[in-house]
Amino acid sequence: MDVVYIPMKIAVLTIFPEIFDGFISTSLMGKAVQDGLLDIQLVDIRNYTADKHFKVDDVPYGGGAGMVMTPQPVEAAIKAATEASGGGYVIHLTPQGELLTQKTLREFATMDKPLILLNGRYEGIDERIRELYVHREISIGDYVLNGGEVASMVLMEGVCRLLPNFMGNNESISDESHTAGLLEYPHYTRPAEFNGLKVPEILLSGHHENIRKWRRKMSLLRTRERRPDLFEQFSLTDEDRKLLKGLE
Ligand code: 6GU
Repeated sequence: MDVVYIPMKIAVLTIFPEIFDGFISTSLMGKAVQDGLLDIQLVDIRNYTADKHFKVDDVPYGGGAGMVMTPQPVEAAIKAATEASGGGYVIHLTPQGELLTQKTLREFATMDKPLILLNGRYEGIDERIRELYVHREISIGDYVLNGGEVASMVLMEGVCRLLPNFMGNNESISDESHTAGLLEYPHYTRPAEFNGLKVPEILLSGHHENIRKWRRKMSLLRTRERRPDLFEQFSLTDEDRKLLKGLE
């Protein structure tokens, strides 16, 4: 029997829908769409412009460099997407937004409304769109991109892999809650020796408990070394403290 899922709905509002073609049809994203876990609608904002030359931008009031996305087609696209999916939670991708974290992704993945991802280009979108329609503003980091599209892909991929029926999730989720907030331990596959570098002996031992402890210790050490900010936030277990002291 084929199982039928209720898909998570995402509408992507952009003037460059073709950027998403390969992304939503390839690998695990493609499979999630094929399997009906995700319903992604690409909405070309330009299709909603009332301008006879199909313009979607204009010069900024007050002068200055660059262009601003004009509110009319953006509003029309938001309304069309909202009506098509019966409501929606509008997320504007902008370097001025709150930083995207795993916690935010979990919130979006469990949202009971369709997500509407609004992607700006040029210098940005007219501020009145934010005031009237945007529920949330999200940035993916402290650097500047040419538009929100790549950030939208980051958000969608992050949400997709949290969906309950995404490739045998269920098992991996309890493991995740245990390690959330730590960096991963190092991974190895065959051959056992590569360019003179050997796989750590313990991984070849078949001793599952020792392997578990070694991996946990590597995760802790890596996090402390590379991301002291994360390590400080992490609640160590009694075993973690022993592993770090070299007592286990
Ligand atoms: Cl969401 N948009 C743009 N244009 N640049 C960014 C970003 C978003 N997040 C980080 N840089």
